[in-house]
Amino acid sequence: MALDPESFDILLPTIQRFIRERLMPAENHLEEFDEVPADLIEDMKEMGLFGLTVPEEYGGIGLSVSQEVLVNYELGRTATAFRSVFGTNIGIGSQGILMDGTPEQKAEYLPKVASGELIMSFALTEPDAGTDAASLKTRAEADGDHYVLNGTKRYITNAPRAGAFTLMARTGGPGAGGVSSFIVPADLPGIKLGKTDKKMGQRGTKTCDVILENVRVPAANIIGGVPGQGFKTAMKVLDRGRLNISAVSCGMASRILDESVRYACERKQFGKPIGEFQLIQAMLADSQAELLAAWSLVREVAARFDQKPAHLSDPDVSMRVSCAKLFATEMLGRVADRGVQVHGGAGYINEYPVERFYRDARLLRLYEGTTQVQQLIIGRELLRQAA
Ligand code: COS
Repeated sequence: MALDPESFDILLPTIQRFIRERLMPAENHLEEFDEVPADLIEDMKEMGLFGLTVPEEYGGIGLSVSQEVLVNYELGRTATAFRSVFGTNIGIGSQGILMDGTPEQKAEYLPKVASGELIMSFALTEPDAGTDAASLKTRAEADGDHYVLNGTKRYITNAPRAGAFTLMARTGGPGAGGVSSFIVPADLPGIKLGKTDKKMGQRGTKTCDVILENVRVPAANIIGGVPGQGFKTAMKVLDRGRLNISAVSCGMASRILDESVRYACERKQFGKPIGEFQLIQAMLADSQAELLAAWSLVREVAARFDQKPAHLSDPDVSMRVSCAKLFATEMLGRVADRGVQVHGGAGYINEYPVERFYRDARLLRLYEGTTQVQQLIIGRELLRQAA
């Protein structure tokens, strides 16, 4: 699946222009009011951003992973909250249906996801199951042709906006094999949302608890129709998501670097622009080299991702995705830190974009699998291949 190159060559500059002319000027609004302006959300719907990765047959644009990372690089250059509005729709919220859903589930949900009519959100994490996702406790008890769900999901991105959740719950015994993925409409009786989390950064993104009390979900809403496959669906979805986080990291690093170079040209000390001092140049140079290395890695892994069937996983590709997530997000952390350093005291002041990006960047090493989870996946796969 891919958008034809001619159409993509029109789409990408259109998105770049939208980011430059509409989103970047709204960054201060986002920071001050903690919300994405409604008119921008309407523009995003009109541009088709909610359906970027949904196949054309379901009303989307149908980007390949190689194309998607290019778009996410651009989106990384502005505040992450903008991407977050539709990011769960094209990413972890809907990909489970796309990869493993039945034809009926795809036909029912994907067109609404692509148009932005339905916001989907991904609900895996729980109070006691973060990194150890396979230990999740939310129960789904069979009751006729329904399941009854009880449990709490935590830090669920876009939950306050969601019309439905891709939600992992335990239908069977302990461990990964007892987990199923459900499509859970957000308006079912028994679903409550916790208060919106107050986060370190990424203002304008909305996360909260999703509490389920005796929520009756039709058995037909199990993704793929077969219980016990939900953990694998979640991991496949996260593989693609992690690669996109890597692309966002590169985009964000490039913005921080641009801001730092501009500041280094403008700010004068000892009678000349600070950019003329080699110690400043060294910081900029390290950031540029690391950014290019990360971006090359992301694009190379994306090309491999596109070579395998979309609904199947390949442990070697998953391992490479984890390399990209580990390297790109850690790179971003270093670039953000140097960006603040180049700005000196000004870098600690909220008026400068680097202060905001420094806080926003911190989450990328945590969500969709911490750096340590990526290390674990890489280490395990190397040993498996050796055996
Ligand atoms: N694609 C498809 N299947 C996968 C997979 C992948 N990428 N990764 C694992 N699986 C399968 C395994 O093959 C295994 O199947 P079998 O039982 O048939 O052999 C099953 O899933 C269980 O895998 P594993 O034994 O590796 O599970 P673990 O409990 O050891 O968990 C980690 C592995 C820690 C890597 C996993 O729980 C994880 O990624 N945790 C982080 C979760 C996360 O990213 N949370 C963020 C929430 S979303 S913001």
